[in-house]
Amino acid sequence: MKADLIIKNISNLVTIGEGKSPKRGQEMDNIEILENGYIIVKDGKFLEVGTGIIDLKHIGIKTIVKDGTGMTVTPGLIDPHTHLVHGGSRENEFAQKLQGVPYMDILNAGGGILSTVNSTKEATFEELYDKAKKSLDIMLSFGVTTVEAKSGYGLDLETEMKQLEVVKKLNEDHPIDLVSTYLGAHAVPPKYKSNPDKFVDEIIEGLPQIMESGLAEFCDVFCEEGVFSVEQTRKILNAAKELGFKIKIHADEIVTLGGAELAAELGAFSADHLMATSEHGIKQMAEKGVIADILPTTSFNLNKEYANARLMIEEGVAVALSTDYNPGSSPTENLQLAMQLGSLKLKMTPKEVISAVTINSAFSVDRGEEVGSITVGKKADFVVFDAPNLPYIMYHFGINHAKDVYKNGQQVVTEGKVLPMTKIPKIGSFIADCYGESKKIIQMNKINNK
Ligand code: IZC
Ligand code: ZN
Repeated sequence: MKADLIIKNISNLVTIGEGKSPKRGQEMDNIEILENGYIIVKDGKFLEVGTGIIDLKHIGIKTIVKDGTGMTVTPGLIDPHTHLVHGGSRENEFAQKLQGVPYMDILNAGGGILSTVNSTKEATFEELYDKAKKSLDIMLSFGVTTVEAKSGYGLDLETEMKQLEVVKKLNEDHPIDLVSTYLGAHAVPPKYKSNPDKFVDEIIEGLPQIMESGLAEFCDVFCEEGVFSVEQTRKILNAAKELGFKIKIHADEIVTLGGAELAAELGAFSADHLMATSEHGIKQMAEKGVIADILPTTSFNLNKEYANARLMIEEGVAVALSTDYNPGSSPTENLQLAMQLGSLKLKMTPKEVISAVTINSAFSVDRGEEVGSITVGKKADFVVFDAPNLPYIMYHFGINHAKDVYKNGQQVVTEGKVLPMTKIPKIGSFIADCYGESKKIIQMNKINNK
């Protein structure tokens, strides 16, 4: 069979391995890296992966052959926790933050999340779409090919649905695959302050409408002291589970509340943040196979402690990493920075880090069957890093090492630049100016590739 694309002579080909399950604990440091490797792509999927010489039978006149000498290639990176779609920004709170005013105090004074709720309500669909698309382009340039995106800046059904509609449209238009999460319980609106349980009931009443709309696959709650209690979170997520939502929890970000234990109890796909999680919570997560999604750029930005990744790995937990991209506690789209902090601050080895942002993040958003490793049959999502080896990406920090990025076997980033894309009136298609050939039209129907 003639290949569409071949990358040969790859100095370090980080395949991860079979990629059939998340890597737990010590398995995270045990991944497959092939020297002098190659990748063969056909119809958007990996057809063959190996080392050494490529069989000539794969090369036809239309086969694109590229050389990976001196490069490190990894699976497309996956950012499993973002607040991608929102209006406005919060640099007006920056001075307060620098003076040491805590994140929760800013929220309690009507700023923080509530300030972004106002900006998101005011923004039109187009404004939200354009802003989020810009962020997706930045993410893509860093090698990110799958992103989870939450609502949570409406706190009313209409605005939450507007955010989720933007996610849906971007998933159709942009090369990055999006996984949508309903986070209606992100903060308590001021008018419910004296009776937050009434707001909890309202969220539960609205869940069937969200489910029927098909706009969200996951349901998440910000379980935190002063936001939603463990009991309120349990009530919302049990109702969501009954309707068929998959579950995530913002757990133990600031206070040790028992969010990790609740995630284990409910069978959540992931518990996220975990800066203040107890040893008991970590053990529960390990026992129930809940993925620990750690967000080190948030710790960095809030000047707070980092989650105890080493203990989690020791206890056998599968750890994922993400940016938490949001306008308050982590205004960055840079997943490579999260990876670098993963090594520098969480003391994760480069192999553990790459497991965290590929196979483990894939399973934390229920995409492990199709992405997260360079494995025959999976989507040909991969990154060519201009780095001689994997540790170099974590060591040389603060810059973008992604040279070329491929999504479903199509090149979408070249020399660190996102190829221009224009929507065309076919769902999931885009035009890319590829390989320097002007206005060559590549129609990629993402639906066909699913
Ligand atoms: O906008 O502050 N932690 N939610 C929970 C966030 C951070 C996002 C924000
Ligand atoms: Zn978050």
